[in-house]
Amino acid sequence: MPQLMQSPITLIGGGLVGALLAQQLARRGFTVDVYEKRPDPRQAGFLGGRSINLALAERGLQALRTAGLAEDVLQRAVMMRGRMVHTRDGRSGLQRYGVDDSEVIWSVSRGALNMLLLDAAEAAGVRFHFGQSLVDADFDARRIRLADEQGTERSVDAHVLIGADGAGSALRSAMHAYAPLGERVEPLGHAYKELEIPPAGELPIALLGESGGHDQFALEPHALHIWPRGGYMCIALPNTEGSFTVTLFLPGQGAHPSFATLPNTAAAEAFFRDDFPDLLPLIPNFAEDYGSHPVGTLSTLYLDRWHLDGRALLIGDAAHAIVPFHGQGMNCGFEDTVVLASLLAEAPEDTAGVFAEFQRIRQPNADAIAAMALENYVEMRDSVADPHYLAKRELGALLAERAPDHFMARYRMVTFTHLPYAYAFERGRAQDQLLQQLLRGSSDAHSVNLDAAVSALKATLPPLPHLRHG
Ligand code: FAD
Ligand code: 8RB
Repeated sequence: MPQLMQSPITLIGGGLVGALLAQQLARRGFTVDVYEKRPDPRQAGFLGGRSINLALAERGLQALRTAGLAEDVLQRAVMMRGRMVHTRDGRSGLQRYGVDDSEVIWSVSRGALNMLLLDAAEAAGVRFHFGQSLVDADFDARRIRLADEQGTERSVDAHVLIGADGAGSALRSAMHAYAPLGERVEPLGHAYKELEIPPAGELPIALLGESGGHDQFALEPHALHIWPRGGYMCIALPNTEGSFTVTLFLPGQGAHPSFATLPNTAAAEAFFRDDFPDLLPLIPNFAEDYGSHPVGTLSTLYLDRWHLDGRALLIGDAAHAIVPFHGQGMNCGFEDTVVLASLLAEAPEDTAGVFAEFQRIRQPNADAIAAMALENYVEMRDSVADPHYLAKRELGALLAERAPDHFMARYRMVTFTHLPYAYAFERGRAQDQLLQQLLRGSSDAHSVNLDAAVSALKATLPPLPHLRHG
């Protein structure tokens, strides 16, 4: 075993990606120290905060399988079979994400997932240092400066640094100050706010019409709910306790409606009464939620360089923060950890080579999911509005059924396979062009001759690579 020769690894950030990476490295014999700004969430006093959930898809799940943690996580997850679209007229319908219940996504609690990952990493031998925030790094002396919660600073040795400290990464700032990283931040211009639908038992029973059938949940529990409204939308993901976390996405500035034109809870409530009349009654603490929860901004982060030779590397959101609309930020970061842990295990002494190779492999994929996440906002918020889009979707489904080796919806490639994101992006573009040509402006998928379409598909595009477990 090569353990004794390996440099110890210093990880900044014990969030989702940091904790999972730490566990995998420790299992492979590396000595790992993690410095995390926040206090240990497993200590009493943390519970009782707002429940924030995330959608876990196949890529993230596969990384958890590699780490031996998938079963534990799924036990506390709520299955989401598709998107439940709630139109303005108050109707709703489920659009399945995949072909059957093997193609579903999972709603997991961020807090519970983070605690599970911390437990697993600690059990694998990782040393965590909570309440320790990176302030600065001296890459020549190979030392870092940390501040505790009182602001008291100290320095420690850090031979090899990995930054999993999120979108606002302090390690990234330190690296950039030492040698510019070519950082570009593209604000989306839209922002978000979280609201909560409590379990059905806490709502006046009269409000629960059709959906009152679910004893615990105010809405269908096994779906990701979307209220698309053109330029903006609300979504809701189920929590195990029967509540839902709702997120309103809206332009930050500009003409009504935007967060700027909804400065107070009265204005916001009137807006919801007009635009989300079926949703508002499910949020009994609307005024309190809206008034006290912050408005979050959304941007995409691009860097030219993710590493400083073999001394420091960025991973997860610290390297490639994206907008949320494909639900892939964590999934992509989890996929990163598997690639990095395996490269490091192969060449533990050549961190410069490993970090360069990691960026070479992952950056084109990070760029691709960044672009697809931006595109999925338009798709989600306009969801059912565009008949041409629906026709393309339907023709795609027909082709996927007739020629599954040649056609797979991009959403499914991203969400349910391990095909590289860059492949899904490219293949999706080619498939889309073909659908466009086949439909020639028609909004009726059934106007297309399917036999001819399948022939055209097979003549134009090579078969898909071996799927799902490739
Ligand atoms: P983070 O999870 O942000 O962790 C960074 C850690 O570093 C934190 O613990 C932080 O305290 C610590 N830290 C920060 N600064 C310092 C410092 N100076 N010193 C020491 N430690 C520091 N992704 C999905 O795949 N599906 C979803 O459905 C989804 N939903 C989301 C919902 C919300 C509300 C948000 C905000 C994001 C969502 N994402 C989702 C994205 C996902 O949360 C991120 O991509 C993922 O958390 C990235 O993990 P990370 O470890 O890189 O960063
Ligand atoms: N960050 C998600 C999808 C795709 C759903 C579909 C979309 C909230 C912040 Cl907006 C969103 C998806 O195309 O039908 N899968 O998973 C998660 C999403 O938002 C998460 C909960 C979120 N992310 C800041 C807020």
